[in-house]
Amino acid sequence: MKGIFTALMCAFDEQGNIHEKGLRQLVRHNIDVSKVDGLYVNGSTGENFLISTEDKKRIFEIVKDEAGDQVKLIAQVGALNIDEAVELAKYATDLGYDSLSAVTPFYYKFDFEEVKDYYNTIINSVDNTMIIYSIPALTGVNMSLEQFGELFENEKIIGVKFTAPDFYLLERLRHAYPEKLIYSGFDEMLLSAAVLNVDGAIGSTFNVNGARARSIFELAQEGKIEEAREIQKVTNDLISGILANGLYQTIKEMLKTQGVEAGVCRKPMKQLSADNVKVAQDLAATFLT
Ligand code: HMN
Repeated sequence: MKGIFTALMCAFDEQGNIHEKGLRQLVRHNIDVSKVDGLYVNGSTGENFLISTEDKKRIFEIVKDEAGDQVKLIAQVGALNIDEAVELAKYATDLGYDSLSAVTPFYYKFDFEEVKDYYNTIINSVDNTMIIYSIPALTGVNMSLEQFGELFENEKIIGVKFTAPDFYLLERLRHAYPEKLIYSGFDEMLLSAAVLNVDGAIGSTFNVNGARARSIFELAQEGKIEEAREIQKVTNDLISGILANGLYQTIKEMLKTQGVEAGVCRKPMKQLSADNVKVAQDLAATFLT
């Protein structure tokens, strides 16, 4: 379960329906071209919080059918409706997903006991493992070292996807829980996280930049920091271009230049203007050759 995991996009058509052929191409592109170690399915990048339970199940099904056992698969099942989270956890487990993940419950200001109960309820309902998805900037949920430790007391909770720029907490977590899996969540900070000895990374930009991400990660593990820094610099030139132009829309547009029918993003995400499409195509021409 270590290495480079793409936070998989989902292809949608203009009506917001799953574009199955495009989704299958996305899976193939990540496995065959980007050569990543695994896929993180129905995360933020998969527009998970914009789609129905039935669509989430269908995406889990299509991705597993296309990927088979070629790469590791993590199913993000977190939801504010805990019954839905449990239902999805059972569904993905039955399909053979290697691990589950769940975003910390957000919107209502849940206290830590409630967060802990959420994770234990989901994971104790299935025969599978859980990776906490911590992304405080979007959820408002900040957990301390001790609170992560309390969650980790459940042996089925095997790690955390750490999407935060707090390298002090990341170092403390790594030191305190050497047996737990820690994944870096911000692609633009991959080298800094890799230096702290994380086990892997999960990222949206790996849909188009997986090979560079692998190089950064592996070079850092080999102690070749200067070389890794060069690749992180190119990577961040690409990421800053993507972020300025519209994150998920731009990645989809770049994928189209690679022959992947990545479709459009679901409302309320807007579509790119013609000028922005051109920017995405230029980014692809510069960085994907
Ligand atoms: C997911 O849940 O889809 C991803 O794991 C999320 C991942 O951490 C990405 N975060 C968001 O999109 C909010 C990053 O890859 C991010 O897109 C990238 O670092 C650019 O900022």
